[in-house]
Amino acid sequence: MRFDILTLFPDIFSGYLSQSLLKKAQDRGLVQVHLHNFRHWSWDRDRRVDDRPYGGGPGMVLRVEPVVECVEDVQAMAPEPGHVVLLTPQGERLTQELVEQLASRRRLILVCGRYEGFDERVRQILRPQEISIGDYVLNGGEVAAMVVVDAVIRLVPGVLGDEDSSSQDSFSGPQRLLEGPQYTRPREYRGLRVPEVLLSGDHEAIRRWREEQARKRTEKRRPDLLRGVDNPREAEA
Ligand code: 6GU
Repeated sequence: MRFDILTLFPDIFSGYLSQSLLKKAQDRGLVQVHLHNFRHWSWDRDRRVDDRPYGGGPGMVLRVEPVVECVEDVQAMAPEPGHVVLLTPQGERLTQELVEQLASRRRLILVCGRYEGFDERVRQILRPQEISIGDYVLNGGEVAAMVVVDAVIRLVPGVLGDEDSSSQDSFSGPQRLLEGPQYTRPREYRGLRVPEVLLSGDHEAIRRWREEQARKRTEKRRPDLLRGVDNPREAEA
C-alpha cells in the first residue's frame, strides 16, 4: 500500500516513520510512504502557500494553486490513482469502519491542512474525502494523518505478526465492542488474582468469558457503541 502525504511540515513525520512497526512494514515492502512539501508547488517569489481571507477575518487561508497542483503532480508519480483525503476538523469522523474502507485502497493521498483551512476551491476541484479524527481542534492535519496511517497499516496483510492479529482489537469484529481485561504473569499480585477461568484451559469457557467481559465493559464505558450509534451526543439526545 502506498501513502503520499502532502504537508508543509514533513519533518513532523520522520520520527514516526522510522519507528518500529512502520519501519519494518516499509523495509519489507508492504507499505510505502512518500512525503511532499506543497510549498515547492508555490509559484511566487517568496513561496507563499497561504494568504489573507477575502472578506476579512482572522488567520490565513491555504491557497488553491499549490495544493491542487501538488496533488496532480503527486498523482502522476505512481500508476494507480490515489484516493485523495483531506484532513480537516470539518470532515467525517474517523471510525474503525472508515479505517477498514481506507485500508481496502491501494493508494491514499493524505493532504494536511494548516492555518485557518483551505481555499474552498481545493474541495471543488479535488473532490476529496474529508476526514476528522475527533471533535477537537488541532493545529494542523499532520497528527491526524499519522493517526490514519497508523490505524490503516495495522490492517494491511502481513504488517502485524499473526500472533497480534488486528481482528481481536477493540472496535473490530461484527459487534465492534471494546476489548475486555487481559492478564499475564504473575497469577497473584498484591492479593489480586487472575480470574480462574483463564487458567482453566477450557477454551470454550474462556471465549464465553471474554465475550461477556467485552460486552460488560462496552455497556459501562461506551453504551453508544451497543446502540449502534457512534456519536455519543446523538445517542444521549
Ligand atoms: Cl484532521 N485537523 C485539524 N486541524 N483538527 C482536527 C482534525 C484534523 N481532526 C480533529 N481535529
